[in-house]
Amino acid sequence: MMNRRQILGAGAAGAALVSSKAWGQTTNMGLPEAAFMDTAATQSPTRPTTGPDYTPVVTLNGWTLPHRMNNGVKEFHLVAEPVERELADGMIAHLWGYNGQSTGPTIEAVEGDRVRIFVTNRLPEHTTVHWHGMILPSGMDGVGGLSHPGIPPGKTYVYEFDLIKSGTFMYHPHADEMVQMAMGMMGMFVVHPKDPAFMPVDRDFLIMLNAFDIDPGTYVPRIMEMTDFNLWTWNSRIFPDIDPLVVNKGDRVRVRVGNLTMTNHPIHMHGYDFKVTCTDGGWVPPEAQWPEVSIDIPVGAMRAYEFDAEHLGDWAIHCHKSHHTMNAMGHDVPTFIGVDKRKLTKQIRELQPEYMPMGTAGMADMGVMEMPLPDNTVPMMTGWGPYGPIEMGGMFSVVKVRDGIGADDYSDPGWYENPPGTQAYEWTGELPDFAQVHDAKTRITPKTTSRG
Ligand SMILES: [Cu+2]
Repeated sequence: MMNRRQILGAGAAGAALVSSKAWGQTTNMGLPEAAFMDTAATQSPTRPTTGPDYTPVVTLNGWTLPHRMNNGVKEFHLVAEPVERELADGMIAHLWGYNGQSTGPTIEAVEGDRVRIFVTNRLPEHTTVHWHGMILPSGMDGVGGLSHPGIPPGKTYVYEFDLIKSGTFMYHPHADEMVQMAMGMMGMFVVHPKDPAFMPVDRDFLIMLNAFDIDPGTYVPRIMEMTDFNLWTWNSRIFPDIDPLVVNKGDRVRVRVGNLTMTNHPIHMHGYDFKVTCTDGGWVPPEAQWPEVSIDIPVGAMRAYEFDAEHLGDWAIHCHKSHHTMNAMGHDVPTFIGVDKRKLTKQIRELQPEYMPMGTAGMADMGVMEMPLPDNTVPMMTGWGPYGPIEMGGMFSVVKVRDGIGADDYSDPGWYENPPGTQAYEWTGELPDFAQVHDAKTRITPKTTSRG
C-alpha cells in the first residue's frame, strides 16, 4: 500500500486541491505530493479516469506513480533516494532508487500529454534523470553536464515536455551513471496510444531486467563489478519471489521487457509463439512483426511481444542464459561430475562428520538440501512447484493461464491441474487407458487458434 510518509514541500496544497480548481484557471500549486511505496508486492493497475482509455500496465513486484493535473499538464514527483528493497522474502538490499523502491515506479501517460516531472534529489551526490527513447528538447534529456547541471543533493529540478509518441521508454540517471545504475536507479515510462483502438491488449506486463553483485550476508551491491553479477533480477526481485504473470484464457497479452544490465538476456517463454510488436524506437508495423519463442533483449534496449492466451497451463518464462536463473553462487567451484569422492569423503568425515560431497552427479541436490546460509541471502536455486523443487532462481517466473480470471485480477491462482492424459507419466509396462482409445492422438494436444 502507498505510504504517504512525507509530503514534500506541498504545504496545504496536496492532491485534493486539484479538483477544487477550475480547468484552465491560473494556479500556483506547490510541489505535487510525492507518493512512496513500502512493499515489493505487485500493485493493482490504475485504470484511467479521464482522457483516452487504455489497459494500464502491471509492473511485476512494482507500482505506478500517481500524478495530478495542473492546467492540463500531468505532474509527477520522483524522489531519488536510498531505499531498502526486498529482493526476495528474507533478503533485503540497501540500494538507491525512487520513491521508496528500486526499481522506481512506472510512469504511465498518454500520447499527446504534456508532462511535468519534479525530481527531488535525496542522494548524497548529484543526479539527473535521462528519459531513454523519448523525443524531447535537448535541455530536458538529463545528461549531467551536457543537458543541464547535475541536481545537487537536497534540490528539486523540473523536467517538462510533450509526449509526441506512444511506446515503451525507460528512465535512469545520466550522472555518475555506473554507480547509480549499479545501485538500482532505473524505471520504465509507458506512453499509451491516444487512439484506444491502436493495438489494444487485455493484459500488459512490465519487466525491467537488472542485476546486482551482493556478497552473501551483505546488503550493498559491489558497484565496481562489470560482468560477474550474482543476482539477476526482474524489477529488483529474484525467483521464487517474482510474482507470476496471471492471465485469463483468451486475453491478448503484451509483455514489455527493458534491459539496463551489462549483458543481453534472451527471454524465453514456454507454451506459445509470440510476435515482437514494439522496441524502444516504436511500434513494429503488423506486416513486419516477426515470430519468436525467445527474444533477445540487448543492453540498453526494450522489446515488447504479444500473444493470444489460448493455452491453459503454468508456463515458465525466464532468461535462457542458465546462470541467470540462479541466485548468488560462486563461479570458481570446480566441476566434480564423474569424480569418485568416496575415499576423500571418508577422510574428511573423520575431521567433520556432517561433510556432504556435492556435485558428483550434477548439482540438482542443491535444490532440495537445506544448508545453513549466511543471514540475508537466498539459496542458489530454489522455488517449489507442485511436483518438487523447480531448481531455479534469478530471472524466472511463471505465466499462469486460466479460465475465468477477472479483468483486474492479478492474484496468484495457484498451480495448474493438468487434465487427465496431458501430463508426462512413468512407464509401467503398458499404456494407460487414455492412450489406448481410438482417437487418443487428438485428445492430448490442445487446438491452437493463434491469430496470424
Ligand atoms: Cu539473462
